[in-house]
Amino acid sequence: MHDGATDTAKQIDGEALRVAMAHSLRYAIGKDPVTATLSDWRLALTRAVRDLVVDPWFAATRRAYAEKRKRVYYLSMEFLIGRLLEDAIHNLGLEAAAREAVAAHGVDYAALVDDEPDAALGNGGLGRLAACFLDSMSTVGVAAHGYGIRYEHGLFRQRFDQGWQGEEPEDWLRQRHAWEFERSEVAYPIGFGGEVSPGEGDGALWTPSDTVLAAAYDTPIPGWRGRWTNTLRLWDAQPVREFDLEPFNRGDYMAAAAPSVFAETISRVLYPDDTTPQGKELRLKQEYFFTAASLADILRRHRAMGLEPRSLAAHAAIQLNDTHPAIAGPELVRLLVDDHGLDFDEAFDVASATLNYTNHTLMPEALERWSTDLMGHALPRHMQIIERIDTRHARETKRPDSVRIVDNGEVRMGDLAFISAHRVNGVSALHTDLMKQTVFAELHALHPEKIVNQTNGVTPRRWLYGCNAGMRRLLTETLGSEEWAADLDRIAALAPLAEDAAFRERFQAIKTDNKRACAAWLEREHGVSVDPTAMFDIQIKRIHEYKRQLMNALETAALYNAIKADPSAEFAPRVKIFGGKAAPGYAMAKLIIKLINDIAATINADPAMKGRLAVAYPANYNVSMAEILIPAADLSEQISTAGKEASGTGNMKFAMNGALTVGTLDGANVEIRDAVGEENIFIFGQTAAEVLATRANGYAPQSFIDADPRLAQVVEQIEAGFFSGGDGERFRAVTENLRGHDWFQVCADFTSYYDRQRVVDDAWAKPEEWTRKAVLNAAGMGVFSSDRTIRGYAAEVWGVTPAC
Ligand code: 6GP
Repeated sequence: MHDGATDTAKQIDGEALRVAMAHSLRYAIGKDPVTATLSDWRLALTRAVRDLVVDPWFAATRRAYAEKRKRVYYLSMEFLIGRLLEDAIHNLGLEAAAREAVAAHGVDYAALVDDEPDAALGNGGLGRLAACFLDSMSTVGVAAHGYGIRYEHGLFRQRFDQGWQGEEPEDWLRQRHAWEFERSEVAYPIGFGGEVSPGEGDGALWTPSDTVLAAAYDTPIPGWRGRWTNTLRLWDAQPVREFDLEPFNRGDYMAAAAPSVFAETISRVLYPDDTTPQGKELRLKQEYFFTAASLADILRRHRAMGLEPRSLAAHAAIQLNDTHPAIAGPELVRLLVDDHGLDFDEAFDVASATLNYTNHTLMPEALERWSTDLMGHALPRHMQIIERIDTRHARETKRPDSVRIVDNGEVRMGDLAFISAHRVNGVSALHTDLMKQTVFAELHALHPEKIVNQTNGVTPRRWLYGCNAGMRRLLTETLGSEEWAADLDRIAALAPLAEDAAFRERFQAIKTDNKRACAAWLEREHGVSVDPTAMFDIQIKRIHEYKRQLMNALETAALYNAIKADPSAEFAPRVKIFGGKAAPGYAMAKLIIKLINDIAATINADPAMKGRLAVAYPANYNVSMAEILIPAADLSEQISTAGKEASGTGNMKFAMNGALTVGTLDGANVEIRDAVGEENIFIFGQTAAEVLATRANGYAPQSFIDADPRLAQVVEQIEAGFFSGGDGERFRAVTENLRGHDWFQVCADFTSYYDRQRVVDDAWAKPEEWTRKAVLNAAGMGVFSSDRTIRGYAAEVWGVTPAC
């Protein structure tokens, strides 16, 4: 491991950076300091920092070529990056210089950093994982490219209208995106629809009916201390022709603009609503668009190195982030057969030696299926190749009737991805086991070597070093250098200090500071005032029934009732904080948001709750909000129905920042328990096997409601409109579901959850003991660095040796 000696990042002091900023402001942004706005200054600093990234970036690229490094290509529909400026400053060790430079220009550093819009090119865990992986691939020195879509509008902005979620388009590209380099010379035509006629041998001639251009934009991703830098290449969809002159000259301006409207729609928005046929088709086109452009680029680079297409697998490993880029299998075969003259079997062997597939969920509705009609219409040549891959697989495995990619008029993308891949991985030990036993049981039996586990991780640069300055200082002082940020195993040295009262006091003081800052932010930005000495109990993630925010809300209401019933009873004072967005078309999730907001309003308006219980639900949760909430958390809620959360990554971020977890034995919670010790985590509820057994035995949620008067009271209150101004109808869909189906077994786990929360209360009452556990949680988190995860992929999936 390094200790700083070989860093390639150019060292620059505050004065030099001040001068560089002034220069960028004038010559890159074209602004006079006299009229420069905060955003202008931010862009100026961004340009100045970007300039410092360029040399290490070129150095890494040159080294990758010189050492003939095998390259990794990470194809992902989502990169939930958040802000880039501070991350780059931290990685390059420029913070002191940047602060000094910004101050010298009379600008507030925190305000400047805060001015950057989040790059929200993702929905949740899958997209954020991709962003952590970019950071880690650059830090450990895996020569890699991320490939995705340069959405004009990222994840929608959430607002609350009387507690109901409303959505507004996000517009991060309204301002200049100062990190990227436009590569107008790199553009590939991407076809859709049209006709296929037979060609030579296995080849065919595809004549698409529509074509758009995929144009490249590159963002350099510097790793720790600039030792390695990779590229994130995002594709923008552009028309082949800007507009049609003939209708324009006739005065029909709408018709003249039609080609650009069609093209630009493709990269317009992240995750179009796919409940309509048009939405489905757009989504499929987005998937094909970026996958095809990326593969064309990968093959071009491979050819440019003088290499034959058949040797691709020796020089490139392509990772498919979920099934969204699964069309890569047939597309690579198409390129190799139709453009490069390989025969089908040879081409498929190359493709399936190069591609790998990560599964991120077992939820059946998330495993993509496309109707053969849509696929045949939008991608006729691919439909032929998919049929052929299917037939070949059935023949080779001698199982013509078991697993079929094309089944019942649908193309099953999970099976296609599995069959086209060299390795298939799950994202936690439990999830990988369940993959073997459930969705991929048959395929696993046929290909027992394919499935491997790579438990997720998170980058300690953003999620500890960057977001928690107090902890950063304490760790650096305790561990002797800042290198823990690139070698998180070093954090294990905190464990013995859990027994040291003076250390605990410092650790706790940092948490208190973070909570104060968070409380001030909640007050300022969201108008909620909370007591920073109370326990901050936080659940932040997408709103989904399986994640059971509903169970948390019910427990909150039950706690409220308990305090009302016996004001002298001892409960830990709590601030319950929720954050998260619901998919715009997911009615039940949106209703749960409203319920949380109604319960919050009731509790916060009750003077008897002062200093005892408060609920905050700040709108528009995103990466930057997570960076405020996570360092301030005392308790991390990870309460999904066991067997449903593939891994979770928020769970790791919280524990790294010294929060204790209340959670089920689901996803990576299992491994977190193993890492921190059973006595330092609050596990409750049914195991994955018990959840299945409960269902198999004819689950009747009503019997659980009858058995727990605390739950019964809350359900009745909701039905009576107690939290909603007497409106007993509002949450009918919620309560009917709870009493009738309750697929995610909220009622079955409620009692165990409520009781466990009271054990949490008891632990809170012993602050020394609590902090001891918090220190041990942080100390156990080395293994959850995404650097560890990337080293695992490098060794077990990609076959590459990291450079750093
Ligand atoms: C998520 C999983 O739900 C989460 O458990 C996991 O930590 C994360 O992926 C990263 O692996 N899945 C998604 O976000 C998703 O869209 C299709 O899956």
